[in-house]
Amino acid sequence: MELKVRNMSCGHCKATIEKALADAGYDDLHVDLEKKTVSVDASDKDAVRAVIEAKGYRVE
Ligand SMILES: [Cu+2]
Repeated sequence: MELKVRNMSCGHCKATIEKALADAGYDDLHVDLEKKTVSVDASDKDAVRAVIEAKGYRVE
């Protein structure tokens, strides 16, 4: 699935989200800073959203 993360703006944001998702067990993921999207191989969107929002980012 692909999620839009509105307030992700720099390499630090990218690294923070990548690490948070990896720590939560999602290892097949891709963060695109220009498009502000997070692609992750998962089926539970709410679970992924919770991980990202816990770091202070807003998932649309
Ligand atoms: Cu940043």
